[in-house]
Amino acid sequence: MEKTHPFIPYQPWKTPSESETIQASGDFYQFMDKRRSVRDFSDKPVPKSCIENLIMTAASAPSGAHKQPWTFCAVSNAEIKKQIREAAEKEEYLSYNGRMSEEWIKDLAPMGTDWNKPFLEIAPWLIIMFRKSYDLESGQKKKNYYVMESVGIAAGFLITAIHQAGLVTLTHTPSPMNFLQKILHRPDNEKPFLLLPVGYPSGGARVPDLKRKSGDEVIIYHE
Ligand code: IYR
Repeated sequence: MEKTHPFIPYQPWKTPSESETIQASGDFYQFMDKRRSVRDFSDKPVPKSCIENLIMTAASAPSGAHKQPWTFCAVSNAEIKKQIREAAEKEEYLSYNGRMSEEWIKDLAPMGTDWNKPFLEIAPWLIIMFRKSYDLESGQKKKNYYVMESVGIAAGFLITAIHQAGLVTLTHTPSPMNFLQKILHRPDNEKPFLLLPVGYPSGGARVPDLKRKSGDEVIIYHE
């Protein structure tokens, strides 16, 4: 098929040998395997330019038909963080006290979580990702595709960038989380997807003693 849209040459950023691919992928695996979801934050400030770099990394993710169906709200304002904490804890209290099944509460026990979310005020920044099921172009609805997949991949990029910067985060999903749309004044075509507090870990930060599945448990080769 003749291409009617312009293409440009792909510029590989490096041309590694076989052994270099093994080395680089192994190094990166070791580095990523050190990432943990952290809930104990320091209030030490993080510069806005750092947050901007992290978000632009996330926004470089692939997306359905390159529609980039996302908006990122970056909140450092103490009053807004307080409003978010209060609204999230209200929902979480109801979830932990009746909305979540007994099995769910039991599965969560090793994580040591409860309805209290102090990190929503202590972390210097909250990044809230919104998914856009459609865009509005001069009042016309323009459809987006594979929105969940696209924002999920962007979230992965964001978490990786946060880890690489030496900062910590966790994926917080208060449920339901429509309150974020209201507090942050987002339009109807934007629905909250994920809330990520970003900052330094507190001095004595602790994480649950979890083990990850082995290669044998997660990979099936067909060679
Ligand atoms: N959203 C709640 C509950 C929660 C659910 C899962 I699944 C987790 O892995 C962790 C927490 C909360 O943030 O506490």
